[in-house]
Amino acid sequence: MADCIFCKIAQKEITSALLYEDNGVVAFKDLEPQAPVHVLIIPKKHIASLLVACPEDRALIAHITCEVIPKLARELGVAEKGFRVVVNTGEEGGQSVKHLHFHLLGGRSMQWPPG
Ligand code: DGP
Repeated sequence: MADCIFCKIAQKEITSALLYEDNGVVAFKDLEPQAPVHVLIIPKKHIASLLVACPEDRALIAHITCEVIPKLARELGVAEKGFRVVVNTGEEGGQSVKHLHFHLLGGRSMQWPPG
């Protein structure tokens, strides 16, 4: 999508050091880290949010959550102690970038409830 910053990162129109890439997914460090480990995992395909993900996106989302995130958590050293995965969705959900993304946060104790 033309004006989407995460599409530009996925398509390498904007340089961002990628921590992971495959045919459908890229992962990179968050620009404004909220924890010692803060990585964004995104589908290359433009999906505006979890709300509009469609049945054909299921396999991609399962791949991200069941394979890519656990792999990154292990590689980044947060799997054993624990980590948090966040998908902000919509205005009150705190979503600022309208391209589905999974925050992987770790390296410190997380609080509940979140802010
Ligand atoms: P959210 O609020 O859930 O939409 O999170 C968007 C996150 O994306 C926010 O933590 C900051 C990050 N971000 C925004 N623009 C860029 C960018 O150009 N590069 C990187 N690495 N992160 C970005």
